[in-house]
Amino acid sequence: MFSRFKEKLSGFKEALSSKIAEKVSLAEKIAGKKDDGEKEIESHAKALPEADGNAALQKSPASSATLSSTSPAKPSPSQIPEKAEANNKPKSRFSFLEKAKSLIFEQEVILEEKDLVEPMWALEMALMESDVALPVAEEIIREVKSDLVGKKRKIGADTGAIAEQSLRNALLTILSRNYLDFDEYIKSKEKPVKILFVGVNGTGKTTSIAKVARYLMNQSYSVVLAAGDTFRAGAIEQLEVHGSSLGLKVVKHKTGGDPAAVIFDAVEYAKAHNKDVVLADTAGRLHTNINLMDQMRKIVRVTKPDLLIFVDEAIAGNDAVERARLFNESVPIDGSILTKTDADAKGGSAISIAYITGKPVLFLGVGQTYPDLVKFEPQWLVDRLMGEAEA
Ligand SMILES: Nc1nc2c(ncn2[C@@H]2O[C@H](COP(=O)(O)OP(=O)(O)O)[C@@H](O)[C@H]2O)c(=O)[nH]1
Ligand SMILES: [Mg+2]
Repeated sequence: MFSRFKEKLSGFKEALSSKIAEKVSLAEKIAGKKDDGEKEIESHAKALPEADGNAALQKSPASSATLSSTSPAKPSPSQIPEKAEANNKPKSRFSFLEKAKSLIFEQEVILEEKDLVEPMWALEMALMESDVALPVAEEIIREVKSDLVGKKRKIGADTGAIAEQSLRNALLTILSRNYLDFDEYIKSKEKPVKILFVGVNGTGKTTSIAKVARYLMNQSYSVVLAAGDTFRAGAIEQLEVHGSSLGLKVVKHKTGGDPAAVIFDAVEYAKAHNKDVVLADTAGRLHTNINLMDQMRKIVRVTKPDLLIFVDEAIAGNDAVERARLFNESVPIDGSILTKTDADAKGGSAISIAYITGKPVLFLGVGQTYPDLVKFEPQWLVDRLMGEAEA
């Protein structure tokens, strides 16, 4: 799942790794020159009175060890008699050479804004190629940058891990922003809870309704289905097939009937029979179809759903994100379900949709059977995007 997202990240990791390597070797080079420089400074220092105790702080044994350990080719001071001698001598407190040393200390590196130009470019490319919407990619880059710049970073054996950890944090922050716990919501809401599913054709609305019904039944809720897609031939029958597989009542009218009336009846049925949740199907509609979008607004106005859920497919990438934005502008949605994440989705829409709509992703569809529904958890998604866990 999302294997292509991880592949695309390799450019970012490589760019950051090589920048760190470059920085370390530069700092070492300066530190190498330091010994020569010290000799020069020290020859002047000899003429000066004894230096104060700060000299010892300026070159602690720990930092010397670090520098030599990151550069095995460089002989340790003890191997070079005159350098060992230099170590014991007092030095100028204002030595420019100390600056270089502050960059790497105890195998740590401090990254500056200018070091990140290339890695950030590589990250932006990777995100765009993974269908992450531009404003979201920019936000991720801001987060990663502010995480990396100015802080001491342990270099460690794997410099790519620094890149990965930073991106992981940024994704978690962005994905957690609009989080809503669906289970808690259902639990706390007055019954029956009315949930309306909308979206374009073929994205998985009806299938998701059946999956959510089963999900709720597993938590001992009673569910009624409303056959609100009165438009497409065969839509009512499709929902009835699910209803009979799951043992659920399906409230329906004739094809061509008023969807709002069907949903209204389903809610009345739920009230009369003490059912907990009404899941209402609707016809697929394109956000560009003015009449059908008007009809959707009417359905929402009349039936007043507790949750209006937008369903789209993760494989549609940026198109799904754009549709979500336009549906949300037409009638404010409460959350999304992204289906078909199992079908080679790049991951971008899953990252972007909540950010763009400002509404949470509630579930991910991960296959065609009823159990193939995963409650959205930011950590779960990040683990899969970063390739550390399989679906
Ligand atoms: N692979 C995969 N297929 C799905 C998923 N969700 C729905 N589908 C399939 O997508 C097709 C359209 O689904 P349907 O529920 O009829 O879409 P609707 O027109 O929005 O109601 C069906 O073949 C479903 O089996 C999913 O999460 N993964
Ligand atoms: Mg349908």
